[in-house]
Amino acid sequence: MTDLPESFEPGLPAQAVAAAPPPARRVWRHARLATLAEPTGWGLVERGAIVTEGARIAWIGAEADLPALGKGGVEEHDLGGALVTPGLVDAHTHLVYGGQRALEFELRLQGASYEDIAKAGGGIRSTVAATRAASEDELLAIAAARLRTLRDGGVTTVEIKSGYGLSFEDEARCLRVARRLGETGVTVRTTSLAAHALPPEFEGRADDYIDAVCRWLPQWHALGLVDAVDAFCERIAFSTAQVARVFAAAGALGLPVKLHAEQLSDSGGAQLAARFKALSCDHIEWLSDAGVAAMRDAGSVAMLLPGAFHFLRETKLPPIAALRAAGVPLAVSTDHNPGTSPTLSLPLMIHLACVDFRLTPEEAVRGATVNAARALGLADRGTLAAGRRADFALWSHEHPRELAYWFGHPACRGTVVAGALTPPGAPAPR
Ligand code: DI6
Ligand code: FE
Repeated sequence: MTDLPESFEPGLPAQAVAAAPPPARRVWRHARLATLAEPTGWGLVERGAIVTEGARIAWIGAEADLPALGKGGVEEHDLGGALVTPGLVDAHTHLVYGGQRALEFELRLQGASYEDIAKAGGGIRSTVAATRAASEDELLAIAAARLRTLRDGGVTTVEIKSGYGLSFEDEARCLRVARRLGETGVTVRTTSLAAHALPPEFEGRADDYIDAVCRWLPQWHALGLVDAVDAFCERIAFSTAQVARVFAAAGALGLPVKLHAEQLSDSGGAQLAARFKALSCDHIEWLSDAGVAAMRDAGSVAMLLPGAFHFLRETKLPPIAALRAAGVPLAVSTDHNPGTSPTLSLPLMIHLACVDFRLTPEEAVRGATVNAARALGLADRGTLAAGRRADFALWSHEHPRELAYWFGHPACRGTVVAGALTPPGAPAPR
C-alpha cells in the first residue's frame, strides 16, 4: 500500500504552494469502473474507487487497494455501485443558433429533399436569419439549456461550431456565446465554421465570401474565439479549392482543421483535409477508398454522425469496414443542429452507431470518449487513468455495453466535471 503525497500538483514554486489553497481531494468509492485505459477492452474493475485532486485523477483502481490518503480533508463519495465511464465527449455540434426547422422536417417527410430545400433558400439560411435576429443573451440562454441536456446525458466536453452567423459580427457573437458556455463546468472547444453556407448578401459571389472569411479568421483568432476551423465541402456548399483557401488561412494561424466531408456526395474532401493534417473528417458516408487511405496517412479521425444519417433517412453507409481495416480511429458525436440532427443525446448516438453503422458497443463507446477526445486534439481525457482530467459519467447500468443497448431514456445519474459532482438537472453552466 503506497501513501499518496500531500499534493499531486507538480512543479509549483514554493511560494505558489504556500499561497494557493490545496486542491479539493475527493475519494469516490463503490464504483463499477470501465476505464477504457488500454487500447482494447473495457478496462472493467468490479468494485473500484477513484481519488481526485482538484480537476485531476490522482489514483484509480480496486477499492481494496485504495492507498492511505494522508493528512488533510478528504471528501468521501459513495457511488452506490454506479457504473463509471470517462465523461462523454461530443466532438461535433452546432449548438448555438436561433429558431428551429420542424416545418422543413415535415416537408421532407412529404418528399422534398434536403438539397431542394437548401436550393430554395430554406435550410441553413433560414437558421442564419433566426440566429441573426436573436440577441447574444438569447442565444446564450437557449444554448446553455441545450448544453445542460447534453451534460445530463453524460457529456463533459463539447465542441461547438459557429456557422449560423456568416458575417464577421454574427459569427463572433456565436463564438463568444460558445466561449461563455465554457466559463464554468463542461469544457467547450470552439470551431469556426464560417464556410458553412453562402450568406444572402454574397449571393453569386462565393469566392468573395471565402476571401472575407480568410480576412476575418485572424481577427476572430486575435479575439481568442477560435480553437479550430471547419468547412462544409459539398456541391451545395463550398468546393475543395475554396475550402483549401480557408484551411491555408487556418494553417497560417497555427489552427487545426477538420472537415464536413463526403456527406451527400464524394467531393474528394477527405484527400484535401488530409493535405492539411485534419484532426477529423466528419460524416463521410460517400468516402472513397482513396479517401480512407488519405485519412489513415494523415492520422485523421473518422467522425461518424448517425443522427444526421437517421434524420435525413440516408441509405449510403460510411465505409466502416475499410476504415476499421485501415486502423482509422472511429468517433461518434451528435452533430446537434436544427436541420439534420436535432438530438441532444450522445448515448442515443452510441446506440444508432451500433444498429445503423454496425459498430460494436465497445467501438461506439470509445467513439464517444477517447476517439472523440482525439478528434479535438485533447490527450488528457476520454479514458480514466491517474493524471487524466477528473471528468466522468455515472450510469445506472451494470455493464458498459448497456450504453449501446438501452435507447431513448436517460440512464445517466450524473457527471463529475473537473472533480466536481453535477447531478442531472443541475443549473445550466453560465
Ligand atoms: N452538415 C450538416 O449536417 C449540418 N451542417 C453541415 O454542414 C446541417 C446544418 C443545417 O442544416 O442547418
Ligand atoms: Fe455538422
